[in-house]
Amino acid sequence: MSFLEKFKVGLSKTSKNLREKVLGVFSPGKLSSDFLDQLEEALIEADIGIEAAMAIREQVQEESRKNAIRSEEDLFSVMTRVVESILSEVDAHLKTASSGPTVYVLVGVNGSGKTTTIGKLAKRFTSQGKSVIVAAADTFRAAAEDQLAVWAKRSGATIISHQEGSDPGAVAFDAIKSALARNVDVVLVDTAGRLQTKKNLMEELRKVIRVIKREIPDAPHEVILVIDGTTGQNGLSQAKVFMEAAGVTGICVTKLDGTSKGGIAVAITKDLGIPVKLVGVGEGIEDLRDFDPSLFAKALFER
Ligand SMILES: Nc1nc2c(ncn2[C@@H]2O[C@H](COP(=O)(O)OP(=O)(O)OP(=O)(O)O)[C@@H](O)[C@H]2O)c(=O)[nH]1
Ligand SMILES: [Mg+2]
Repeated sequence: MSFLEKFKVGLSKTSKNLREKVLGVFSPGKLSSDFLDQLEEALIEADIGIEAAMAIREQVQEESRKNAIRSEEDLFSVMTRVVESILSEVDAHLKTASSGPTVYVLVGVNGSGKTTTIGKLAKRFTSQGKSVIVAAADTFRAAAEDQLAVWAKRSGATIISHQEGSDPGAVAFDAIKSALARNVDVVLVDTAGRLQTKKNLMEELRKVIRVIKREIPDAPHEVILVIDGTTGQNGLSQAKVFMEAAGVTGICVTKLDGTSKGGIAVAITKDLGIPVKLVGVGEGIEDLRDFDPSLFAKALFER
């Protein structure tokens, strides 16, 4: 299956559910407040978040007053437009360095897909002819480095790692120094998803970022929070915590191929103003793409 097919199949369950719930109570013309309540509820169930659900409700109500919702398709096209405009309010493009190495730090709770996403990103950049260093700054988990080494090999990136239990800041430092010395184009920093305590983890992330900034003042160019799309609204509270500690600049939503409802992408953008920049739709090296607001909005509501 191509990326697009996986992406659409992933979101098709959500759109099917939404359609069934909404169309079961829809009758064209002036829409009742009962209908609007049910619409809002169905949207919240799709993980879209309360604010976005309210925004959609208001727009649908407004269009209905103008008698502009005469068919099911009118209804869904209004909803698609609102979601697309929410997602387009923020810049979804990955930033790159104007000169010197581009540095991305990937953060997120354990199992969200950080290491896998680094592998996919490394492959993307090496395929573009760029040199890539991956930094194994998850020194907490024994197998973390091995896992990253496999991705480095697959993608043709160079791995920088220290012993298990060593200082993640020192790994990041080495990676940056090495990138500067060898004119490497991209540095991707893998971080731990779990430490003894959440406080430790956040302090460690702050330190990693501080170390990078000291060597390259405008780096990291992106701090990407990786969120497992199947975690639903929990993703929103994760995002808040990481935003405070690590200054997240963009989100990667993974596992959109699975049982994810996908709506979390809208909730995070609307509630926190952080753009979704990447989406993952599988475990393979090619299963990552830049986020496309228009495609996403359509897939969420498409038949
Ligand atoms: N289906 C699917 N699986 C994914 C995707 N991204 C990652 N995974 C899987 O999710 C699991 C966890 O991925 P990792 O990359 O190890 O996650 P991590 O955030 O590095 O986890 P920790 O290192 O434990 O913090 C692995 O089995 C991956 O293959 C995705 O987009 N779709
Ligand atoms: Mg990992």
